[in-house]
Amino acid sequence: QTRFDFKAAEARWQAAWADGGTFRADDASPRPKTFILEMFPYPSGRIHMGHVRNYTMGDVVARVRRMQGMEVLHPMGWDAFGMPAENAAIERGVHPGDWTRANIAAMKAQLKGLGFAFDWSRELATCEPDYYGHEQALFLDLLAAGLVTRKLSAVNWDPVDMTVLANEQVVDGKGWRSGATVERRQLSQWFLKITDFADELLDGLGTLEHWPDKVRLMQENWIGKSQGLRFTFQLEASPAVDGGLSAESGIVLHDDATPPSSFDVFTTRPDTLFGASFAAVAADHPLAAACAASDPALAEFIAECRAGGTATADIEGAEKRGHDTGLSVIHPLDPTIRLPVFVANFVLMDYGTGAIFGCPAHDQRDLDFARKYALPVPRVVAPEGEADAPIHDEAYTGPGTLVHSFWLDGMSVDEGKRAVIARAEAEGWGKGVTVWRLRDWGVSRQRYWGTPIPIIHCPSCGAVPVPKHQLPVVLPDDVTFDRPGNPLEHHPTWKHVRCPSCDEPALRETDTLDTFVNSSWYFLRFASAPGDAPFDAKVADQWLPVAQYIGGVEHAILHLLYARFWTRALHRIGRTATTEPFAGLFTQGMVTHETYRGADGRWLSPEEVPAIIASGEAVTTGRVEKMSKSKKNVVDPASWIERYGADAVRWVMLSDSPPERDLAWSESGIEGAWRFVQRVWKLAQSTGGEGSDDALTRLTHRTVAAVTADLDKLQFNKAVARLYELANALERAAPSAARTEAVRIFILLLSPMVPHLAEEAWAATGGAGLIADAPWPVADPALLVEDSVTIAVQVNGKLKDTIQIAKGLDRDAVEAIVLDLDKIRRVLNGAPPRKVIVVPDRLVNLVA
Ligand code: ANZ
Ligand code: ZN
Repeated sequence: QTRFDFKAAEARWQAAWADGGTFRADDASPRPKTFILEMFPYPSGRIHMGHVRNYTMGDVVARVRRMQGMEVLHPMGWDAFGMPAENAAIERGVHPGDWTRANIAAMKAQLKGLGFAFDWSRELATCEPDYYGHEQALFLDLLAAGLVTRKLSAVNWDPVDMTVLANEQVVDGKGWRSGATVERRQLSQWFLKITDFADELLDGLGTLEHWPDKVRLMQENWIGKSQGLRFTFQLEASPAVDGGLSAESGIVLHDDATPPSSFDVFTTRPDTLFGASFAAVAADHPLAAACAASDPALAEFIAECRAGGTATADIEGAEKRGHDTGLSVIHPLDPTIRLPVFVANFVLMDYGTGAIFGCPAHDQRDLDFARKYALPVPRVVAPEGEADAPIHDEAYTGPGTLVHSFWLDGMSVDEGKRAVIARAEAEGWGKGVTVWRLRDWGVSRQRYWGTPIPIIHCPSCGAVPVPKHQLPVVLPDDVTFDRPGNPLEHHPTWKHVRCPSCDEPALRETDTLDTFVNSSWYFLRFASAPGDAPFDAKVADQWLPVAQYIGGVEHAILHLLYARFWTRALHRIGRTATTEPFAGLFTQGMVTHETYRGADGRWLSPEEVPAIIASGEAVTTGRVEKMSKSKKNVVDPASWIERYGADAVRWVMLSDSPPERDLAWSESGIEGAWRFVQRVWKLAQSTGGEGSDDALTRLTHRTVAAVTADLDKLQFNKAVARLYELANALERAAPSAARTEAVRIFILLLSPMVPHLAEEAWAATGGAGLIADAPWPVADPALLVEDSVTIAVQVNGKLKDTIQIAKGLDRDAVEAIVLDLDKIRRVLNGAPPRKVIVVPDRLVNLVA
């Protein structure tokens, strides 16, 4: 007996799969088709443990489906545009294209080394013109269909570097490189009209039954459908507003700075209108600007609100602050009530109408605000008997009855909402409306390493699409990164072109597309990649939707929503029959590791620890945490693959933790996997013998059924546990023909998880061909039952057959089995029995 030589086995079988085109997907295959996809990686340079876990899971699913007789599409490619490549260019002077392509080559070799069953013939990289050129064509199709618009939108502006920053380049409100306080600036940008699909995208979630509930909920919240009342507040006429005060104070109001006489607000809680104690508008609201013209302190406050980036999370987390405009509005339900009008930092300009009424008793933000500015907090909703219960630090958002609300008193919250909306509509000051949180998708990025937006700006014709026959608009290679801003903008010639429609000098758009666009349709290109079109729907629709998509939960919102939107948009313009791209979704947990610190508290990497301990310094073992460079607990899969082989690493990825949970990488874990690999190899070399072993055969079939079911549900760790159990039994069993057969089934079951070992073991036990091509084992139902009974089957009281069935089977199941027996069918000759008498666990008598 020999040890399992993983290096030789990996080389041998990887070559065999590649040479045989084993994992090529055949578009013309008559087998049922299925598409298994893992989120394609960003080519950062090396494969990390998260990739290994993700792709191992997908690989198991793909291999099982193939063995079950399906034609499997399991492709791999590269999400190859994005900022890190430009950062590498800035920091190390290497061209983004060279950097990216070198990373792809390195990572591809690593993925091949792990033995993943990818169809490499379909490999794509989004940074190549034969991908992004097709993306440009699709963009123009969407533009022609009215699904692309150009409008002003806020960006993060770094006033020192004079450049636009992505949200992730804004750290604590400051530019990552310059350290300057970031400003919000308005820029003309391209938008994809995802809001046209808000309803569809929301309703579509209902059909995605093989998605995790939490992901559907996150998408639902992101789309954010809110129903409520939009109504108009009339400003109380005041001398200040009429310009008297400003003339007196010597400040001249600009014409367009005259405050309007009214503004609209949006509320989801019209029932609480009598609980209003103030009104507030966003810093960017026209009313704020108008008031600021005569109020320098307010102008300063507005400027402060604008500083600090565009990320909503920052805005929502900030302390609630405001500035009193001195204006008042008239309460629409009672003209004797006046409410002060503030400019407030927690009111967002791009939601609803950019203005609110504040009801402190029933909204936490409003309560925080009211406490700060000493505004009243009247309660208008209360549970039974608590009409006068005071509100302290927590707003009451629960159900109840309306109180202190005059004609609304006694109504429920819902009744109150309906009543106020009805009244507003009848009196003409408001209207029931639906408001969405979802915004159109701004896709313009002021950077080089992305898909050039195929537009030419002409002084006379405006924005003109690049004619399709001129696509792809190829990125120039000769760019420099020696100054801030977009290299495409600085390029001496690239942007100077002629207008496609009037032939006069014009300027090429220098913005590129958000990289999320690249990943919004790559599955279509995987499914079909003609040279002259983005994809061929006839072919692609055979594969789509993706049966099982696997990736990180960090993509639960944007990527998945954008991909769903692109698919629906392409569907709407008749480019695909598919509406939902991913029928099944699985989000896997992270790979974590222990953390270590030296005596002085510095972080230590796992490799450093043994030497430090040997030197006599105390090492503290910290919590198991997500692998991160800052805590030095990153484990590079490459060295472990080198030491223990791809199969052992794959096995660890599937063992121990449920796949949706975090998996703690440990040395003992990989050593355990290594020992298991050797045990399997030993079993494969110890077959032979005569005779049967009923107990072992039963266990084997039960394992087949259970592992098949576990893998169907992606419960890899459960399948692993059952395979350990079977391995134990096989090691204990005496040689027999039954045991030999059991070992072969065992190897088949293992093969999707540890494919090199399985191929080697298959060959050693005399298996024909590749195990990757072998059919998946099917359990014999008769062998699945723990306790079986023999029952008599009679027709008209005469014994016709005896059968073995599970003990305690119910009447219907027994009847079904009996009616399906060959002998009985012959006797009955197609006619259903008049009566079926079942004596449980004893006999069945059919009356014909
Ligand atoms: C009065 C009120 C009373 C509100 C109450 C809530 C509770 P969703 O559910 O997310 O749609 N709001 C409206 N526009 C806003 C904006 N541009 N910026 C910040 N807040 C805004 O939230 C709708 C509620 O958020 C609205 O209902 C409004 O406050 C606030 F007891 O109106 B409500
Ligand atoms: Zn022109």
